[in-house]
Amino acid sequence: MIRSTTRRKMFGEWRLWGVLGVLCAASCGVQAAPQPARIIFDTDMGNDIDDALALSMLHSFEARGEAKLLAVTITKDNQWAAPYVDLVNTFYGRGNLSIGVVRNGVTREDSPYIRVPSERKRADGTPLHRHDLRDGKAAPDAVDVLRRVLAGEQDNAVTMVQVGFSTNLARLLDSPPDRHSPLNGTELVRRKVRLLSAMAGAFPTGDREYNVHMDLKSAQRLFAQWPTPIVASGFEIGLAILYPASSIEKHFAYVPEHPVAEAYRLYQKMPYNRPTWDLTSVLYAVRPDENYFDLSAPGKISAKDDGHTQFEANANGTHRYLIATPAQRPRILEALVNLASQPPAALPAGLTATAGAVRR
Ligand SMILES: [Ca+2]
Ligand SMILES: [Ca+2]
Repeated sequence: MIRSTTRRKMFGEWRLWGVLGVLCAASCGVQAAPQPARIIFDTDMGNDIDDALALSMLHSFEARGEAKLLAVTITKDNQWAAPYVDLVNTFYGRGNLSIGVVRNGVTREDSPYIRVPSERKRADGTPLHRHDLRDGKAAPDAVDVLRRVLAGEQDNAVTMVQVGFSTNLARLLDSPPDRHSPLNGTELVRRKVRLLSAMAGAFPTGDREYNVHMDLKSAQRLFAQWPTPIVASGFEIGLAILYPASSIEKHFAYVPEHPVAEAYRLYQKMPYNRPTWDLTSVLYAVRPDENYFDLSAPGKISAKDDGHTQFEANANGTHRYLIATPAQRPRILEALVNLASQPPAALPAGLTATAGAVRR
């Protein structure tokens, strides 16, 4: 009796709150929840370790409802890059995410951090990490993936994050109409992409930077032809904000075989701190309005024949570069560390949490 009276009373209160809610939504200016940033991640996974940490961040952003990862495309032309990306995606619960690879790209050399985790075996001889893309040669062409994914998106909906060479995106711009879209690549990008957040160049010095000079022709085409705004994270940004080795040792210890921590240990002799180049491009892409960074004046970035970058201020320009003041850097680093090391909601089948580890 008491219970049913209480229930009726609660039901009455719920109805009252429901009515108030409807009235308030109509008149109190209640805002809809922000939509997740729709991200395509273009990476030279395997050349430096920041790409792996940047991919972890994107998975954390998706778990938090702040981003939706649409595809990963790869500009490192090595057969282990795509398997490692698939392995990390599977670890974070997104093993079906589309992966596209470059053909006839630059940097073909092998890299232990993308090869060794894929080859790790259990005592019974089965792979430690149960992901299904075991060889990059089996992955589709990056431009085909880019065109398919973009064609399926709403207009002005996609944020592109490019943290390697410009090979794939320059080829996308030059791509003709196909089965995915009647638009050529440049028009498809103009229609669908709201922002390109790119780790590229050096500002304002214009120093030669790896991502630009390793595939200079593609970088030149990208900066000359990209039809929507570009925000570049220059070499100096990540260089001034170092990812701490202590975070790899401590924050990734929730599982003994963390594929990103393992990659970090394989990349260089521990302990070492590493610049956060690619991580900063991801942070800006997903949270552009949270004042982590200042922005340069608008202008035009170009890549010179000697591999240097040049920025010319111009009120009508659509390019800017990130600025991180000394006062801003600790807050940026804290966000990067927390996002890169955030555990997935559940560990993949076959992996067990570290005994006694506290899940944060
Ligand atoms: Ca897969
Ligand atoms: Ca990179």
